[in-house]
Amino acid sequence: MKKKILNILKKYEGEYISGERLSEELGITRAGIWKHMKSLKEAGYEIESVSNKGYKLIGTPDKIDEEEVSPFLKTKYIGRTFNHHEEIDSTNTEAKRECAKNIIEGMVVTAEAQTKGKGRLGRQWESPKSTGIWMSIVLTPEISPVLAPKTTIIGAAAVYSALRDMGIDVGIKWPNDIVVAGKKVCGILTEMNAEIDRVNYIILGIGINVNMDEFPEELNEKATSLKVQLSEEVSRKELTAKVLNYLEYYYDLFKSTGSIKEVINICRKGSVLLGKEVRVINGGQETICTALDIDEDGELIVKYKDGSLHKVLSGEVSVRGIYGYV
Ligand code: BTX
Repeated sequence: MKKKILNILKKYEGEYISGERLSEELGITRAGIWKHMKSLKEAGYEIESVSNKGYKLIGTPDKIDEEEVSPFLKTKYIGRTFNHHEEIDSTNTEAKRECAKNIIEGMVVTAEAQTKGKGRLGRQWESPKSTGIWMSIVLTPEISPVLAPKTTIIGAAAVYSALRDMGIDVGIKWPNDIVVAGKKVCGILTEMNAEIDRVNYIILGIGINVNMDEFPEELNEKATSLKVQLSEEVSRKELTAKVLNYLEYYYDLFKSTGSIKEVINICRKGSVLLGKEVRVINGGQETICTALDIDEDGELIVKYKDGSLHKVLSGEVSVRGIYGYV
């Protein structure tokens, strides 16, 4: 019912609509309407109520829930099943719990805050309330598990393209970070449930620092937010939809052609690593080498000091090319 009231208020945004009319249209008492208005106000909607005139919607909150994100969505299936939380341990973990019940391709889990946001390799991801985009998308490509890292690259290209559209000078740090001014503004964590030869589902977890003013001391050197960079707030709901729109486009291309050529071209163009000296860390061992290219499977091609070429697979190594090293 709350959703129905909101839809009517949005349809008449800026105009008054009487309690009587709402009550007739929705078939509930005026007291019932009043109660729903109260809970909408508590959820951050600015609603003016004037006796003899009725209710007027003045402002909507920048929430990343279905009501606020869906008006900006152009997708067919990504984000069409939406699961939003004020606070959750981790949207990836919640998506996994949902998949244990029912796997829905394109389901999106979002949260205003995460209490146990996850980075890769058991690391933590800072996810303070209502300042970032903390979301996970369920994908069910019919591919072998070895190809799953391609979805991370697709996610990175989607975030990169959405931010570029907004005129932000971002780069991609292969394979899973988006950086602005040499600092991390977004991280991607891809998790998978698979059998030996087929993927059951992939959870693409995307964290974007949008409107934070500051970071914990230990992250100051390597993390930034869009607000810090642009000196103005960015609409989280619009950015969420933009990322999902691009994601569906690139992911559909991958599903229909089996190739991520277009995505690779974007990653090459946006890469902050190519041509630079990087440190590849694999199982505790560090190798200094030069990042040369990203091949058509999304693997990083590096040249060792002895001139030999090697492929680096996402997931098994981490590459430090920035954040104080290069
Ligand atoms: P990562 O392992 O590449 O990066 C984690 C590291 O980044 C941390 O160890 C810390 O140094 C730094 N860090 C922590 N929080 C932040 C932050 N907010 N901004 C910048 N740097 C930070 C990257 O892992 C993958 C992160 C994915 C996060 C999303 S949020 C939605 C989804 N749910 C979930 O639990 N994780 C994903």
